[in-house]
Amino acid sequence: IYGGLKAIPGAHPWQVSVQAKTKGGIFFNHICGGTLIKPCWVLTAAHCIEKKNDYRVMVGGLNLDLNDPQPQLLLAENVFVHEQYMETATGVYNDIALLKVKSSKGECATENQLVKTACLPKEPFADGSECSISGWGATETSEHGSSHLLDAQVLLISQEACSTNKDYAAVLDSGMFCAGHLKGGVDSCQGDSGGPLTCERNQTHFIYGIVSWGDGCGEKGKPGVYTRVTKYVDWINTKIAQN
Ligand code: 4AZ
Repeated sequence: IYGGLKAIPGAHPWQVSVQAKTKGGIFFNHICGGTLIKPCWVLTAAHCIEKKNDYRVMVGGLNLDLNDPQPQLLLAENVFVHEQYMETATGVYNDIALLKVKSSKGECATENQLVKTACLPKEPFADGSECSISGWGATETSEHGSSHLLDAQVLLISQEACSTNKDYAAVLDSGMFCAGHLKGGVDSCQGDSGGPLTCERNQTHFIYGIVSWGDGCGEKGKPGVYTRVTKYVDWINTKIAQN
């Protein structure tokens, strides 16, 4: 996260760290963010889980290095990548995936003060709405990312305004939206991918976007691009109902 601050414990209780174990390896490494949407289900970006690795998620943790506070570790027993997910030389489309997760005892996430699910959005939020992004990804001072969860506020940008960037206009479709700040400086970055952009209405937090792509991080006129979750609510609900 560029232009972010250390997240207050409990501010993003649906935030998870998606971690991969490479073939023959023994350690899990943070690769992406994700969002707990049901005790057994994590929403993330498809481009995070292209490889046939073992995946686990850390729920209820703020620091990736210290086990502080005591996080729940759940293994992905099933991975569902969107059937029309596609990455071309110019862009990434339908960048959404679901992980079905279970603890070694066969249990789903246990909700508490630091672990809660985010709601799926039913209605759009207006352009200009202030929403929240969070993650352990690259910052202006560390390309390796932050061991402590960071967050920032960004504004939803209309398709029309975002398309004034010609490079973006060539890729943007109805399954994406842009968010950021006109002047740059506040943005998601590498390692935040898959994580949440949440918007609040009547004290309810909706998972409105999934960190997907962008031309660099925090640059003026190059906002972050997010998977538009409202377009995929039926896909999500169908996958969960069938599995
Ligand atoms: C990435 O490489 C990435 N500034 C994620 C988000 C953004 C750019 C790149 C948005 O995963």
